[in-house]
Amino acid sequence: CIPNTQVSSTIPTTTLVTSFTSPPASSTSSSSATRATSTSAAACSALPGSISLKANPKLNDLFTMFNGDKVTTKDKFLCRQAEMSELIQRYELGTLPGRPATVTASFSGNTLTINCGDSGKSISFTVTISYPSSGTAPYPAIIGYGGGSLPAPAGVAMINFNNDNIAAQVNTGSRGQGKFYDLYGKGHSAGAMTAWAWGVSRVIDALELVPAARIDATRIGVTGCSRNGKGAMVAGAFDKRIVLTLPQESGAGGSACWRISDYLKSQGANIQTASEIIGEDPWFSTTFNSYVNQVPTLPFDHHSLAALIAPRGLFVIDNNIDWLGPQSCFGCMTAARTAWQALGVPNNIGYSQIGAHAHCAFPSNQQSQLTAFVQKFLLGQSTNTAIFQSDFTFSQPQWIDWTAPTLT
Ligand code: MCU
Repeated sequence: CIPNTQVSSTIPTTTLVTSFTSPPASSTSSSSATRATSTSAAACSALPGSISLKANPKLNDLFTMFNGDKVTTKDKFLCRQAEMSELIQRYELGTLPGRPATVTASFSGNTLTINCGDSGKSISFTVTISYPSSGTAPYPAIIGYGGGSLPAPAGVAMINFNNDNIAAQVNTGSRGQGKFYDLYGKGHSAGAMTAWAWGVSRVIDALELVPAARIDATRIGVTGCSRNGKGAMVAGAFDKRIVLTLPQESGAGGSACWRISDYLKSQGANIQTASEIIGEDPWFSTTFNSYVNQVPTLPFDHHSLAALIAPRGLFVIDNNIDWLGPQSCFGCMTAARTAWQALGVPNNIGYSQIGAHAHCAFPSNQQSQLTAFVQKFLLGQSTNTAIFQSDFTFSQPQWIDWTAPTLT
C-alpha cells in the first residue's frame, strides 16, 4: 500500500489525484496491496508548492483553476475538486492521510472492530451497528458522529462512530489526542475534522472487508450535528464512497462561509467567525490560525468544501440560531449549489433551514425532506429532492462575481 500519498500538502508531481480515497478493497480481510491513487487519466495541473495568496472578498470561483484555466468539462471539474481539496487541506484542515498500509476488521455482536497499521504503529477502534427492522441485508447505513442526531430511517442501519475517540474535542488543549494521533503522531497537521474523516474512511474500508456486517458499502451516508455536523461535511467532502452527506446545524466550519460570517459579524450579528472558532477546539489545522484574520486571502471558502461532494447527495439541515450563522449557511450553500447545477444534477443538493426548535433536536417538519434524500440516495427510489428553503436571503451580486458553466 502507498501510505499517505493520495493527498499530500505539497504535491511534487505534475498531476493532482482526482480521487481522495482508495478504490474499494477486495474481499480479503486484510489489505496491503498497492492502490491506485487516481480514477481518471485527466492530467490536472499541479498547484505550486508555495503560493502567494491574493485577497478576494467574494466567494471563490468554483470553475476557474488556480492557474486561471476555465473549467468547462466534468473531467476538468474533477481536477478542480482535487485542487480545492488540496487547498482546503493546506490552509484549513490539515493533510488527510490515505489508507494506511494495513486495514483489517472483524465483526462480532453488532460491533465492528477496525485495526489500522502503518510505519510500525497500530491502532484499533470500534463502531456499533444498529440494524433496521425492515428492509433486506446488506443494508444501506448512515454513519453518525457521536451516534448522530437524526431519527433512524426505515430500512437503513445506523453506525455509531465515536469521533471523539479518533480525535478529541474538549478544548484547544485536546490537539493531538486520540487514536488518529497515536498512529500518525501528535504533531500531524490534520485537525480533528480531518482525523475524523480519515476514521470514517477506515470504517467504510472495514465494511468492504467484512460482509458479515451486512452493510452495503456502496450505500453509505454520514451525519452529525453541530460540531459533529462540521465533521460530517468534511467526511463527505473527502471520501467519494459516501453517497449522502447530512450535516445538521453545522454552522461555522460546516455549512457557513467564512467570508459571509465575517461580513455579518461586521454588521452586528452574534455569529461565530474564523477568528473566534480557532480558540474553541482543535477542529482545524494550526495552519489555519494564520489566515483567520485575513479570510479574504483564503483561496476557497466553505462553498468549495461542499462542492467537493458534487455530484453526490448533500442535504444540509439548519436551524435559526444566530451563532451558527444561518444566513451565512444559506448563502454559502446557494453558492455551492452552482457545482451541482453545472453538473446537471441541481437536486442532488438540498438545503433546509427551519427554526423554532432546540439545537440538534430534529424537527418533524423537516422529516419528509430528509426522507426524500434518504430514499433517493440510500434506497434507490425516485423522490423529489428539489428542496432549497430558508428564512434568509442571499445577495448573489455581493458574493459571486463568476458564472457557472454547463459542464460537458
Ligand atoms: C455549531 O457547532 C458548535 C459551535 O461551533 C460552537 O461554537 C459551540 O460552542 O458549540 C456548537 C456545538 O457543537 O454544539 C453542540
